[in-house]
Amino acid sequence: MSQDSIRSGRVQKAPENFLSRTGIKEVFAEGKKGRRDFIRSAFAAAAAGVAAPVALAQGNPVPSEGGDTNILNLPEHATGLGQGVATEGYGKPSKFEANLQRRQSPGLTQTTQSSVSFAPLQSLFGIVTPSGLHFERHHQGWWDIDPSKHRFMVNGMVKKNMVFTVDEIMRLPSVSRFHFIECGANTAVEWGNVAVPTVQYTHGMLSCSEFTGVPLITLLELAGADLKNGKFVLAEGGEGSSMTRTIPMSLITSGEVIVAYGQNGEMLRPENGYPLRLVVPGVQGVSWIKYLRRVEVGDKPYGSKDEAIHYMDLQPGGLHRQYSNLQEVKSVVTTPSGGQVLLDKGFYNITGLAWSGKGKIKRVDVSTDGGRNWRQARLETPVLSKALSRFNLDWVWDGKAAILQSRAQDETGHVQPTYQQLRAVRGTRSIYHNNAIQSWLVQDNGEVKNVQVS
Ligand SMILES: Nc1nc2c(c(=O)[nH]1)N[C@H]1C(S)=C(S)[C@@H](COP(=O)(O)O)O[C@H]1N2
Ligand SMILES: [Mo]
Repeated sequence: MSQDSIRSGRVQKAPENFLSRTGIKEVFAEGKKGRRDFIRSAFAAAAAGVAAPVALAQGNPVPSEGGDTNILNLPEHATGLGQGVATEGYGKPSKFEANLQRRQSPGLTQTTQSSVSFAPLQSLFGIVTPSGLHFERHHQGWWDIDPSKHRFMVNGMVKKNMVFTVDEIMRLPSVSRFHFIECGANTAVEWGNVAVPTVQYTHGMLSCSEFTGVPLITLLELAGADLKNGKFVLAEGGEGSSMTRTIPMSLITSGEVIVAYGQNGEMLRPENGYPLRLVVPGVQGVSWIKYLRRVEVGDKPYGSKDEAIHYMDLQPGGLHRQYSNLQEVKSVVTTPSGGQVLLDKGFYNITGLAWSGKGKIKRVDVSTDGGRNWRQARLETPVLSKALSRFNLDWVWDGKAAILQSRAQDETGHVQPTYQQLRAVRGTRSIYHNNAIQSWLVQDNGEVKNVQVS
């Protein structure tokens, strides 16, 4: 792995990749009291049960002899006048973050309208996906729909068909909730074998946002829906894909399903269904209908094209399992992960994401030796139901090959399976709903690779 490929951004940013490998060497050469030695000796001290080194404990800002003199330089920003208030247009990330973007997978045909872009999970923190990095899955391209012209209809087993404007929906009592959305085809290529290099491509059809909107049940009640005999609704998208999905009424009467207009504090992004989308917590992404234009109340599943051909699971015996709605418990280490490079041995925070369509994450265990030994990871708060949860684990890399894995358990007691366990039940020819434990091989040169261990 050359420095050029790191700089050109073909390698995914790892914890220490702001400095190049040469940069690291320079910092080392600056002397024993360099920044990185603080990290190393602090951990060694903690492991030995003694107090942290004096310099660290006192937060000593003065570099000792031979230390990092960069702190003494006065760069332009310390002496000049900064830029004016950023009132021009929509705020943008730092230009140094230009490599942070959604990407198409090298493992899939590159298409435009009927396509998918993956979220860069390796570079995200916490549990919220910035809206401009939310993964996209379009069956026939996206649209920027004029909200003043958009209409939403409730029909079927209702007293009165009702048509709402977006304004009318926004006048109704609203809720805001954090939920993950995962495409049922996330991690699909891994069914076959190791195919793609980074976590962006293995797990990036996954995002988590705070969604704001009106519970669908409110709109059904306004239309006088027959909630006794109406056991299902059909939700229909407004663009050319005519995406339609059956949603069980039980999810709606619980108040969980939302007709959302908000995402992370602002209106939905066009790519994600502006101005209205269905939020179906815990359920695979395909049911989260974008550009939502209609729900029809009915008494049986509709068996639409999007549920009779796609998004079902081919079982070992040759039968298909339809309506595998809930996304089962799953997790993945996002750093260190495939395509990243650890530039030196020493302390690392292993971090990742865990989620379950059945509720909250209860615990996550992490292995650094391919699943022989496990340590319980720290879950960051808040741990929310049907949302992403962030986990962390302290790790000192000894510079030898290591296999990193995470294994999540949800509050219903379900535990994420190994590939062996998953394939024993589901066979090898499936496409959707792969929630197996992911492995990353850290090689002794620091390069991290996607591997499968059984
Ligand atoms: N109208 C419409 N809704 C849709 C789709 C679509 O193509 N059109 N794709 C579905 C699929 S398969 C997924 S995984 C999610 C993706 O949502 P996102 O693009 O906001 O990530 O939207 C779902 N809703
Ligand atoms: Mo999807």
